[in-house]
Amino acid sequence: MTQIRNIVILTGAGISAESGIDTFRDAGGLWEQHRVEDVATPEGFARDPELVQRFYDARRKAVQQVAPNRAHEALAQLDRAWEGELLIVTQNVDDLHERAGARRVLHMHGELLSALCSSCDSRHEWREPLSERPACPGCGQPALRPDVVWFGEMPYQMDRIYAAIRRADLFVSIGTSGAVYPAAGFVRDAREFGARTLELNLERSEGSYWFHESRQGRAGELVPAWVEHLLMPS
Ligand code: BJW
Repeated sequence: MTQIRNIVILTGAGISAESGIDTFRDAGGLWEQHRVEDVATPEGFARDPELVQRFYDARRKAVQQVAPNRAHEALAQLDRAWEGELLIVTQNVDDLHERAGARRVLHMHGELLSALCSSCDSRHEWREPLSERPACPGCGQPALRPDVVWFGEMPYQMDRIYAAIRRADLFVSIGTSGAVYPAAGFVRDAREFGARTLELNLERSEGSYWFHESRQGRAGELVPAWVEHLLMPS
């Protein structure tokens, strides 16, 4: 087998499920409780900003009350130990990878604990509700929105992600349904550039077919086992 040096790990809502954060598309998930078009599109925000701000205010509050789980901790351990290139590309807007101690993390769909000013484009760390329309610390306008990527918007740092995928020897996808692009297409990009591909998910996902290997189970069990094996001296 090819020597593994460069790793890209894509994570989704499933890795935070065991911390108590709702996923989107599972039974009882966020998209059963809210219409996507209402709360996760720029058009929905333009129609009813109050509704959207309250949706994200509740999630911002909730995320500050939960803790990283064994899967986040295992990836943080891998990040500390791995001497080759490693990038954790997360679709999640929570900060649980960082709180577990991971450093090489990229939030392609933004962050709940950040606010983006629609007026001056500045970003600010934010822990409080936005529905009260606070002034932007940069320009003073009451124009702050959640710093997240909605449908129809461009995910963050795509150039950096594709550059890492091009160099990857191993691409691992954890806890994501493979329903949302461009993230759902990364496995095919990685394969095209010669990476080995592995999926760790509760069930087979929409993209399972594309992976060399797909393992089913809870992230809190599968991820520590995979990391332990990877770090085992050969
Ligand atoms: C467990 C578990 C446990 C549970 N252990 N596992 C090509 C074809 C068709 C459409 C498009 C296309 N390209 C683009 C589009 C349009 C669109 C899109 O994808 N639409 C789809 C509906 C088809 N994409 C966009 O608009 C994106 N922008 C874009 O493409 O710009 C142009 C562009 C083109 C090319 C290159 C670059 C740019 C933007 C997408 C933005 C997505 N935003 C959201 C909301 C973010 C803010 C927020 O959090 O509210 O991101 S939607 C939501 O879905 C969120 C998530 O990050 C994302 C993915 O969800 P995820 O993480 O996979 O969660 P689930 O719930 O779906 O799955 C959880 C999985 O975990 C399940 O499989 C469970 O089994 C598993 N699980 N418990 C392990 N304990």
